[in-house]
Amino acid sequence: MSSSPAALGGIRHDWTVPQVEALFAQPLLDLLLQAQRVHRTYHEPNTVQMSTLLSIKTGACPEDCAYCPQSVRYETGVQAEALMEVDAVRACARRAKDAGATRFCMGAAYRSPKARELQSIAAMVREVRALGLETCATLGMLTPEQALVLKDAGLDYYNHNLDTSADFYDQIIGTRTYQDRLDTLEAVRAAGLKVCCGGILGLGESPLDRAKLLCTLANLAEHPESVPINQLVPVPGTPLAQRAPPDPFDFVRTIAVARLLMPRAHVRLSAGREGMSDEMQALCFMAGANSIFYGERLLTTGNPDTERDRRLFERLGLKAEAAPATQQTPPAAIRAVHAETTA
Ligand code: SAM
Ligand code: DTB
Ligand code: SF4
Repeated sequence: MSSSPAALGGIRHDWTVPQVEALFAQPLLDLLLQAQRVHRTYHEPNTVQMSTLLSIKTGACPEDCAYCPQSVRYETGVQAEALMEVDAVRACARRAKDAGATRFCMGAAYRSPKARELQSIAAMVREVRALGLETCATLGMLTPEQALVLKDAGLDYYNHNLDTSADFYDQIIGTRTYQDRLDTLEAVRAAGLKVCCGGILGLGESPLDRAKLLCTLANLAEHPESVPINQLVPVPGTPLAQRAPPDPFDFVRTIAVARLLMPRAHVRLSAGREGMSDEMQALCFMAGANSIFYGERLLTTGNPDTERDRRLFERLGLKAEAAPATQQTPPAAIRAVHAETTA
């Protein structure tokens, strides 16, 4: 079969679901070895990219995503907040940079942003980029024109997850379709933005759904540059509050298969780390995860504190990935605009 270990590590967009299932079905240690080999072909070993999240607009979201504490339909205790001011966002980004993050991801509880909101967010992107951070935003669905506005502001990445397989999707989200999500991803690509797209484990999906999700991601016209693999953070009040976590080894396998299918991507060990042991996280890094969310909060839920992560990195001999060279010194044009606006 073409997914035999010898054939692994190529950039392909023609995976079949049975091939992906066969990767999952291998003995765990064989899978880990393959994933680590492919990882080292494309990435610096022992190096992890650090992204910090900020919820720039919290709660009261009209969508019905069954996992989400920010949906207006569920009583989760999340207080709705208006879109943050640009200065406050800049201050948070500065703190994230000082703590060691290289990418700053701004999340908003929108179905899709309105024109005025998008202008404010474009201003945030310019400010955050001027600090020398990579920028990412996740604002819901985008039209091609909206994606271009963000690109023009200097946005590097747009996060929009497929979340699960097309087949299982309807059991989790009723207010936007899988095709809506694929359309947004296409708009983001067409604008020249980098794509951050992944999913969630622990929604009640089957092993087949996980294989299908990864197959869909790997067969996109271009692989996403970032692939976040989230473990459901079960939040009281949401329909999925009582879901049991996935078997940790199944989670690790999913990371490994994502690494094999999308060799160049940063595979992010994303939400859910607070509930994971250091040993499980170490296996995820062995499986090819090379990015984390770093900082005490995700959007509305917790994340390991920076001290625990520093200690984990020290124990595992991991180091933080440096910012890409283009980000270390912001382009002259951006520096000039920044100097003007902050003078
Ligand atoms: N509202 C925008 C959207 O849905 O596109 C952006 C923010 S939304 C919170 C971004 C992603 O966070 C979701 O697609 C989902 O994958 C993830 N997410 C939300 N709640 C989660 C939870 N309780 N556990 C794990 N991941 C979660
Ligand atoms: C992603 O895949 N995971 C992040 C980010 N992209 C936006 C969000 C996780 C949210 C977890 C629940 C919360 O904190 O509200
Ligand atoms: Fe809204 Fe995004 Fe949460 Fe869905 S995941 S309810 S779109 S904030």
